[in-house]
Amino acid sequence: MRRASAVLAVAVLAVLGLAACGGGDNDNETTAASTPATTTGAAGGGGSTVDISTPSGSDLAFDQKDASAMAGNVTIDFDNKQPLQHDVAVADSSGKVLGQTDLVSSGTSNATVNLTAGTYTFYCTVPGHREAGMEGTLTVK
Ligand SMILES: [Cu+2]
Repeated sequence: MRRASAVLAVAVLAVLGLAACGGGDNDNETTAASTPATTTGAAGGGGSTVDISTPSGSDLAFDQKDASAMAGNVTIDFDNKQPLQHDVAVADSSGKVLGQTDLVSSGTSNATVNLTAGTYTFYCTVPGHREAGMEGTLTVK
């Protein structure tokens, strides 16, 4: 079992390393590496990942209107295909922002947020973008 965990940890780090290439943000790797794999059991120790992307072109929208994740560490993997800067913020039902990715244009960025079960909102924080439709619902179970 120890060997399997080590292999898994290496695989998770490799994936995070690839994902981090665009953003150059090392904070997320540190967080993931220090998360004990044993506490989350069946989840595999890496928490869950939510993919959020923008359509190519210039529509102020995300490809996803709804997303879901498991309670625990939730990594938002954001792929902005547009030359316009966007980000993804996650807020609770009171509107409090719990975490957000870096602003990126034509690139990727990610952020890890620890979430309990409930309904959250994700949106772009660039002024006017949320109002134009860059928002969705994140359901955590
Ligand atoms: Cu935006």
